[in-house]
Amino acid sequence: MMPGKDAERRELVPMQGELAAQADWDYAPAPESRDVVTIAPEYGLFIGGEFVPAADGRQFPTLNPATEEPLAQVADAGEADVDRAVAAARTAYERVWGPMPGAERAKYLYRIARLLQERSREFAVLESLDNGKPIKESRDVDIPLAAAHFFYHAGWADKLEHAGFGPSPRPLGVAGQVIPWNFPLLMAAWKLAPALAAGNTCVLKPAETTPLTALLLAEVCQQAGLPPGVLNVTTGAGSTGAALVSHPGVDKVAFTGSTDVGKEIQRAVAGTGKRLTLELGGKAANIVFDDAPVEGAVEGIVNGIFFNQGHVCCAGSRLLVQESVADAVLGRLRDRLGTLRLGDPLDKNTDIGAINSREQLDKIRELSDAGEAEGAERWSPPCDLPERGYWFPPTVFTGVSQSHRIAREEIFGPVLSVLTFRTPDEAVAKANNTPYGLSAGVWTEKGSRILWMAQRLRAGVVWANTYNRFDPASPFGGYRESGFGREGGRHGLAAYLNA
Ligand code: TAP
Repeated sequence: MMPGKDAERRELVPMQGELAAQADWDYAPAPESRDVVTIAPEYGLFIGGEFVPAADGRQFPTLNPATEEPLAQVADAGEADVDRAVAAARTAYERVWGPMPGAERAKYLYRIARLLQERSREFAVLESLDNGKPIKESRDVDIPLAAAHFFYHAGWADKLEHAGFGPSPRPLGVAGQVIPWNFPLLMAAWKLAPALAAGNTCVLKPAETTPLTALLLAEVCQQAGLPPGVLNVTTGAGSTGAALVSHPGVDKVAFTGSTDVGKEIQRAVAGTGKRLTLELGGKAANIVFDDAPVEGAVEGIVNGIFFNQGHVCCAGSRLLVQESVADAVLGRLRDRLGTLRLGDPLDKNTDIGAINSREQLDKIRELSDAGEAEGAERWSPPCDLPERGYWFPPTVFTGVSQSHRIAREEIFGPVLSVLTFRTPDEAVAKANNTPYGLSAGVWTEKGSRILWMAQRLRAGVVWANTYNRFDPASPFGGYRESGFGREGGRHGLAAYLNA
């Protein structure tokens, strides 16, 4: 950007805050068209290349969390269906996908990636309807990144012999993959693209509240001519996931979700010889030093915790700010939060969408109430919540101590807990004072301090002067209670290979 433009922009930022605070004008609605996607009244399971009903005919509804309107009835897979899906995946693995040369597998992955791009508007609208996330995020983050994962891994499929995994790395077989609701299509892409590139076949279990984009992805796989059984989608609740991970025909289990369920899965697969990767929860520290440019740091704080309503495993949910600049940073943060627009996820101006489910809303409320009861001070910008649907305002807690539940437990919502520190050592000690170890952010103008912090922070990912940046080439994952294994990059492929 030209220097002149930059200066102009910096001047505009406070003006925008003041004007919004006066609230004497507002953005005109800019709704994305819902008509770009056709939602069927009912969806079957995707098994052996076809959409089929559950064996016992059971279904469950999926809702639009912004309105509570039912979107569709979806097949609820029981044990018999999981069994069918694993059998279809096994046949496809043995007869077609396992023996297929990598260069041929790559063609399918490229085709899927291109179809995701071609149908991106449809995917973005469907994701926002089923999940509640703002259309600008599904359009600009979820869908492009999902396509990027297929493109990236397509490039690996014919190069596995030369990637340092030994002379002839072999796929593992059938992968059982269970994903959460916060990035439904993107998490599916994170799981499927490396597994398929490496020559495995997959049975995917999407979250109960967000099954629709995984089913549209199944349709895209049909369109791409992916051989039947290479991808199977068994929609359902936690019991479907449990049946999948403990099925004896599954060779590899990949799970993203809560730490509690991750521990259950680890117990279920212990001693079975199945390979396992777990991507679990987090309680990341976003650390702002006194020499950080305030405007940039505030944008990073907002992105860190209010992106995707804070439904992000690596969210910067604990702000650690150096005491000498705490008032200045918090003052600027409050101004900035006053400009965020909460409401209709399909409106292109919306910054904060709906909470994904009633259950999640109750959890956010319960933990926020606990924060107040334990003595922290709660603040939200003035903001009208829609009457229907599941909504929670952006919320900041100050006066938080390390023993408070809001500083220790993952809230998985738009709630920021602010703590202060005086020295770099204190920042490290406070940042590491958590059972999790997924991510962290550091804001400072000193490169040497960034390196010093990165060596000491116990987190799988450390972002410097940025936050929530993802790339398929960059391995992502945690340790301690945030799980083990990596997704993305060469490291992510290793989890799907017998090397
Ligand atoms: P979970 O309740 O753990 O659900 C995740 C998935 O597991 C869902 O598909 C769920 O089905 C299924 N499931 C539930 N019980 C199961 C069981 N006993 N066996 C097998 N599968 C089971 O988590 P959530 O509330 O959906 O997601 C939020 C959590 O995911 C947060 O803790 C967050 O930090 C974590 N997360 C982590 C990452 C990474 S990369 N580390 C990324 C995103 C989210 P239902 O949907 O039907 O319950």
